[in-house]
Amino acid sequence: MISSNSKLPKVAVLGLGLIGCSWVKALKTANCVGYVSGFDRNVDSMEYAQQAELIDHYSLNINDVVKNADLIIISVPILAVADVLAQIKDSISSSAILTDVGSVKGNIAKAVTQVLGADFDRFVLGHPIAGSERSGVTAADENLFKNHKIILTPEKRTSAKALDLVSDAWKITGGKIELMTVQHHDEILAATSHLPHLLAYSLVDTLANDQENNDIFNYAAGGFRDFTRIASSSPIMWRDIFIGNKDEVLKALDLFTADLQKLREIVANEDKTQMMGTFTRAKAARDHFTKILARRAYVDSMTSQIVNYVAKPGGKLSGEFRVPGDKSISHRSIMLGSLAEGTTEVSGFLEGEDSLATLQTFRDMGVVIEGPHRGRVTVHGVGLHGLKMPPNSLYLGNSGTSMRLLSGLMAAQNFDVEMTGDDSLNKRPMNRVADPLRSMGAIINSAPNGRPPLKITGGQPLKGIHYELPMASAQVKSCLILAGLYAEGETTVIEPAPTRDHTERMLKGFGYPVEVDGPKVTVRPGGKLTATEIDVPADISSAAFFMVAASIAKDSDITLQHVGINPTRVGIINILRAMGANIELSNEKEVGGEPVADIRIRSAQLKGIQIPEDQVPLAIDEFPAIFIAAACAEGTTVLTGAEELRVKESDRIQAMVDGLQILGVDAVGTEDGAIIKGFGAQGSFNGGEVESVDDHRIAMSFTIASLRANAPILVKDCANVATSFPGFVELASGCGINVSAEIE
Ligand code: SPQ
Repeated sequence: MISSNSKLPKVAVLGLGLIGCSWVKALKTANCVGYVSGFDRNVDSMEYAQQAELIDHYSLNINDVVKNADLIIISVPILAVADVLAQIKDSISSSAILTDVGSVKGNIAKAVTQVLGADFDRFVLGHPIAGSERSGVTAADENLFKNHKIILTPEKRTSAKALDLVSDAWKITGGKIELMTVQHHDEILAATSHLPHLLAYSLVDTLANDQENNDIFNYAAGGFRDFTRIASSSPIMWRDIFIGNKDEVLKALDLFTADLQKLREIVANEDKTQMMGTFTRAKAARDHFTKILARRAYVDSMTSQIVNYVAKPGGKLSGEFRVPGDKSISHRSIMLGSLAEGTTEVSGFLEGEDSLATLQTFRDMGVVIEGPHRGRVTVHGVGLHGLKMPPNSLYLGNSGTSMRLLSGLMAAQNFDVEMTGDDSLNKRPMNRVADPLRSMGAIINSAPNGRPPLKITGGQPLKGIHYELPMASAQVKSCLILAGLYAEGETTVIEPAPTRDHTERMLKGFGYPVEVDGPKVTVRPGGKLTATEIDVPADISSAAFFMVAASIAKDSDITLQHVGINPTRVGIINILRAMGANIELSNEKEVGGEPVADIRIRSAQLKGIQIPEDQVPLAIDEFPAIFIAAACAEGTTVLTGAEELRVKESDRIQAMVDGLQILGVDAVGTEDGAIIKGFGAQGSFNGGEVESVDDHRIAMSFTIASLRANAPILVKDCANVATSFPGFVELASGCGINVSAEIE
């Protein structure tokens, strides 16, 4: 490691511009270099650099400068690199390591081969992604690279020692090293940096040549300024870059020209839908743009920060409010809206990461989707056969529902698709959908043990099946129903116990015939979906946290508005009532085929119960919250028949039992459930630190436990709450829970 105790003895910097000088200034400031010599074609620059103590020595002879240097930094214009190498070739010491800072890597790699030979292993190609409005030696800034990406593109021939030394020298500047191939670098930079510069030069030049140019420049507003700022960059530097990266720039330019031509036609035809398609896709991409540069757009959760919840003891709940939209219904509104003919208007859409992942995948498959804006989404359906092959693999974040339902739909398309997710989703079992789909004729490959990513081969004719679900799962049922819309003959799914039936209800709402006969659901191909309006009710799974919270916190009285009370989702109400909760429903009505109601909850002393197994699928996502209720109850609560909880976003039995034990509760996990001894009216949770284990429902459950705790509870790593409940902390603290989010 380079440090002040183990300095680089001698560094030579060739080309005393902003980048080279800022780098050596950072090395000097950190006291990590013994001696710096510099060379530039401009003598004034060399004199200035020496006076400013950026370099210790300069010479008009470039060979004097590189002699005995341990690290030679070449920061000359990229087309000059070959000449510089040819000049210094014989003066480079046998152990010297060389590097460059140019914006194009392919042509530098060629120059190294030409001048130093194909086996030369001591040249590390580099490119710091940093710059400044100012240029030249006078602008040198030791902080220029702090927290900026430094791309290094080692080749096969590059020695590990050389790569380590250059990486270490960059780390001293505070830059973040990223490694990629030369080819990948040049492709990415052509698209994200070189093409925009070319367009800015071109637009300004076109407008400047326009006869009306005075007016144009006089009245040019922010848009013009934002778009064309980079046209005042150095013409020489950019000339060299366009020549150096010609092939990749031309590829990017051809792609852009073709798309621009299409956009021209769209504007000429006043095609509003296509315009919205282009603009909404572009807006979504721009909103993620820093991640796109790192090829991680839509791949990271929206916040990459570590967020912990600090929940202080005590508090009571009051007020009337609405929790965000139902996640399951939001997913399905995008899926079925996309497959419909016509325009579907959705209101109350959940703007959480899971449902947004579904929305993004349909955009990726060519569906024009406007919004979401305050829960309103407009989906311009493409019909059952209108989806297009996505440009990349579909990234589904944390969302099991997206991956499982989409599996059925994708198996029936005529294009190949790969679906992947975050670490949690990539551990969840997918054979439950892949196996029956395979028996319908689908070709699906997965990682070992049926885990994602799933690769689905397009163009496979599907045959209807008669399938008895081995587990109660709405996701598997819905997956097969969606595949059944495309399969030859009849597809019948039989469930062992009722599970949420939003897919069946919504299909009917879109005018697609679905036959439901007790546990049997049957669909046939050949129908069509007709666009409709969808009012997404508030999510009972999100309401559950407040139902438990108001029950366990003394003197609480809240009303949750417009909550979905689909009979396949009301296990939480039935179970809490059986435990003695005070819950009243009012204002019951049906919206778009889904029953809703306002739910009033007042504090009550709960008692432990044996949870009826028939309620388990109806409350499957609510058990983390129910475990908190059970801990506060008088007596023991026993849960059985809930082994499915072990394969959710986390093993929810283990996660809850571990956390409850940390908080002093007598709880044990069993294979298919748990036994929780409640502490009753006089007891309380201890304070402590619990893990969310990257599961939104675990995070929110331990937060509400604080209402009955005797000391603060710290819930670790809660950014995942954004998957299903954006705004949870604000809503919870607004109604009386003492919780705040703290960024680590
Ligand atoms: O989408 P995901 O990650 O699977 O979400 C969960 C949740 O807690 O939010 C499960 F972990 O909800 C599932 C639910 O458990 C949503 C769902 C649906 O929309 O069809 C069905 C249930 O899953 P399953 O496996 O029982 O079909």
